[in-house]
Amino acid sequence: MNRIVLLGAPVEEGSGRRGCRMGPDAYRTAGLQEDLSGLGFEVEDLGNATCEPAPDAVAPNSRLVELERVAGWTRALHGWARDLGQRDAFPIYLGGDHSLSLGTVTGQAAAAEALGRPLFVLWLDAHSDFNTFETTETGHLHGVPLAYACGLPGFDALLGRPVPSVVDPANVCILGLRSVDKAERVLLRRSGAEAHDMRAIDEAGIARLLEPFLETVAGAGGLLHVSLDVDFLDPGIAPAVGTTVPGGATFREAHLVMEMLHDSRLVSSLDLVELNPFLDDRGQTARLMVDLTASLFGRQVLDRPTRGH
Ligand code: EXY
Ligand code: MN
Ligand code: MN
Ligand code: MN
Repeated sequence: MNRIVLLGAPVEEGSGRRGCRMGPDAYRTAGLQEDLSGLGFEVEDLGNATCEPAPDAVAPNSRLVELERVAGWTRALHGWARDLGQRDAFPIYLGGDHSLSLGTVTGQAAAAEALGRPLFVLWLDAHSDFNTFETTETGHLHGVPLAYACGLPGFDALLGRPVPSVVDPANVCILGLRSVDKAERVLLRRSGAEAHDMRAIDEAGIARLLEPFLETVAGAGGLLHVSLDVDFLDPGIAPAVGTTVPGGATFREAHLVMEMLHDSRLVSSLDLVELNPFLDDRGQTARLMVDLTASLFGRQVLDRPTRGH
C-alpha cells in the first residue's frame, strides 16, 4: 500500500485536561507528512474530523458535556475509520486523547469485517485503558477505550445506540504497562487480552514478546491496528503527555517495535494519541512520535531483507 491518509482527531474531552486538541497540528508542524513523503509514500492530509454531538443533547452540566462530546467524537471517528479502513490507503489518526480510539478501533473493526478479515490490536501504553463507567476512579474516558472496543457492556448507553463492531480481546496485545487500576486489572485478566508490563519487557526483551503476536496475526490473515500512546515511552524522552509514568519504553525499544512492525507488513492503521504540546518545550515529543512513525514506514539505517509474514 503506497498511500497514506492523515486524519486529525483533536479530542481532549476524555483526558480531564486541556491540550490534546493541539496534537494534530503539532504532528503537522513536526513534519509528519514531509517525512513520510520523503520515504516515497503518497500522503494526503484530510484535515481534522469534527465532533458530532447528539442532535438532542441537552447536557445540564460540564461533566455530561464531556460525555456527550466523547460520544460525538466516537460517532464521527467510527464513520471515518469504517470508510478509510476499506480504501486502498493507510489511515493515521492524529490525536487527541485516547478516547478517540473508541471510534477508530471500532471503525477499523467494521472495515475489517466488511473485508472478511479479523482485526488485531497492538496497544502500546503505560495504561491498559480497560476501565468501564462502573470501575473508573477518575471519570476520564481516555481510561476506557480498550474495554469498550473489546465489547465490554455499557458503552451503548453513552452512544445511544449499540456499540458498532468490536474487537475480540483474544486478538489484543498490550505492551508497556506500568499503571493499572485495581478493578481494571480484574476486567483485563478476565478478558483474555495479552498484556505485558515493563517487567516482562525487561526480562524477556520487547522483540521476544512482540514476535509471537505478529505470527498469530499473520497466521490468521488478520489486519493489525496499532494504538501508540505517548506515555508508552519513558517520560525522559517524551514529556508532552498528561499521564506520564516513570520507567517507560526506551528510544530503541520503541523504534525496534516499529521496525519489526514494518518488516511484518501486517499493520493497516495507526493511532497516535495523548500528545499534549502544551506540556513540552520545542516539540521534542512530537518529533519523536514522527520519527517512530517513519520507522513504522520503513526508515532504517541499513537495508535488510523484509521478513513479511
Ligand atoms: N487508569 C486511569 C484512569 O482510568 O483514569 C488512568 C488512565 C490514563 C489513560 C491514558 C490514555 O492512557
Ligand atoms: Mn485521566
Ligand atoms: Mn492510553
Ligand atoms: Mn496511557
